[in-house]
Amino acid sequence: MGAPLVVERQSATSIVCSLGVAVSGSAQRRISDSGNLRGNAFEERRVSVKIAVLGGDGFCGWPASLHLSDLGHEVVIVDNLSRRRIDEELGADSLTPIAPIDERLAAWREVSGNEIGFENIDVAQDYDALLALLQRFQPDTVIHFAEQRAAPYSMKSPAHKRYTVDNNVNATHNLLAAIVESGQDIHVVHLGTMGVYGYGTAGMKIPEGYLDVQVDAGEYGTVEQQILYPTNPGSIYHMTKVLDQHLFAYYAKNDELRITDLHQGIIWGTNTPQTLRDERLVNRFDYDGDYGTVLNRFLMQAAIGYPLTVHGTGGQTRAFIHIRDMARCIQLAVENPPARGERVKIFNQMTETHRVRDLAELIGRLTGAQVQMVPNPRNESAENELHVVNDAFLDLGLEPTKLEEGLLVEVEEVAKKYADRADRSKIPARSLWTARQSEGVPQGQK
Ligand code: NAD
Ligand code: USQ
Repeated sequence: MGAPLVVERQSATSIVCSLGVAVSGSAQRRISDSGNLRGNAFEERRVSVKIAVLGGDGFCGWPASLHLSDLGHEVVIVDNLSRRRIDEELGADSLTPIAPIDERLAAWREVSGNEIGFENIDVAQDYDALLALLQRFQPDTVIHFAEQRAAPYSMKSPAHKRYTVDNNVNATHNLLAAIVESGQDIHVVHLGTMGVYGYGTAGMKIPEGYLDVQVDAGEYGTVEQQILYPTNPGSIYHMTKVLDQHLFAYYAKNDELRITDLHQGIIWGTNTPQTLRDERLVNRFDYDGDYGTVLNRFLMQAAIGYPLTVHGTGGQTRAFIHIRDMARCIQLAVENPPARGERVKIFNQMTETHRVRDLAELIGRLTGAQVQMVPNPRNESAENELHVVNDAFLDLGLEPTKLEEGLLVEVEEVAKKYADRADRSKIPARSLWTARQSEGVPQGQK
């Protein structure tokens, strides 16, 4: 094998590679596993960068942190563990028994030999600690997962609405302001949502963030512009991601921050190659009515013999992505930052769309589970079509993990393994969007 390529750590856009030149710390490590990607520049250059993962203890942040650490990047997780406290508030644990963060990190050190750092910081409240971390760690990239991410939780009460807005908008703004104050050239990769667009398509494919428009300017003729795709959020949570979008546009324009905003669909699956390496690395599996997302909920419900809770007619069409592809997309986003002064780079991070009732029927067929139409606790369109452009990640080499029986069964098996930890009373979605809605409780269940 030839001499490993190493890198002098500068800004992520101006990384200098050279053969055999020794540099400090983890920058010398070689990227060992590029997942399912076709060749890309980072892989060939074997570049290692410093990455702070805000929200790295969560459902997406944990497997993404392990994936990036496995690639040889130097990772520090920043998390205030608020999600674990919300488990206590709701009395609804992850179906999988997640280890405390220090055990998780020790297990990763044991199985991989890689160190992941941890900082307990409330990104929304403790600006000074966040700034100090940026100054001390000097990350090339900050990945921002640290938000309250459940739409039903955000709609439970005025207090939950206010918490979600305060937490999410402040977390994002603190990060952007701290980067400017630090004077560093840090690439921000933010986890946004497909839900900023709403789920109607106006008879077209939803583009990646920006829409070409022609405005009839009367005597001045037709004016052509590119604007952010008009937003239509369906919950207070989704609304916070719309507000984030405007913060990003402003800071990219005013301060030339380099920002990538990933408009992600609904994640399904639970394990990644890294979380499978030790029981103590197991990822969260949310199944309760607030945090459980539709496909994982259906698979868990099938595993424990609970009727599949289709809200309303189940005509809602949504975008999906498997958790392993999530981690690969994060890698691709880290490796392909926008240039300084460029507008926010927006990717639609999804691989396929499905109608809710089709998913329920498919899982019912596969497992013999009963499907039940329950009242829809949400104020949302009963039926919608959804067509989405996702060329950016495909062009960068993502090979999508499509919904297929084997993978569905794999998730159901995980749910079966931990079925004795399930609390059936936590399954129905009870958070109502308005007083007109009713709880999504199947007949015969409480
Ligand atoms: P999660 O709740 O499991 O993880 C979020 C993590 O952020 C938690 O560990 C939490 O403790 C931490 N956090 C929250 N507020 C914080 C704060 N103020 N300071 C420090 N840490 C804080 O959520 P997830 O499913 O991993 O989602 C991560 C991101 O991805 C979210 O922003 C979400 O909007 C987005 N996303 C998730 C999905 C999905 O299906 N799970 C889909 C699309 C987009
Ligand atoms: N649904 C059911 N039955 C259930 C649960 C949900 O029919 O038991 C329906 C909902 O009514 C909704 C659809 O399934 O129409 C999706 O609900 P979800 O809870 O799976 O997803 P959502 O609330 O949109 O939120 C999730 C994540 C969020 C992310 C979003 C991506 O929690 O963080 O932003 O997916 S997206 O949907 O593309 O906007």
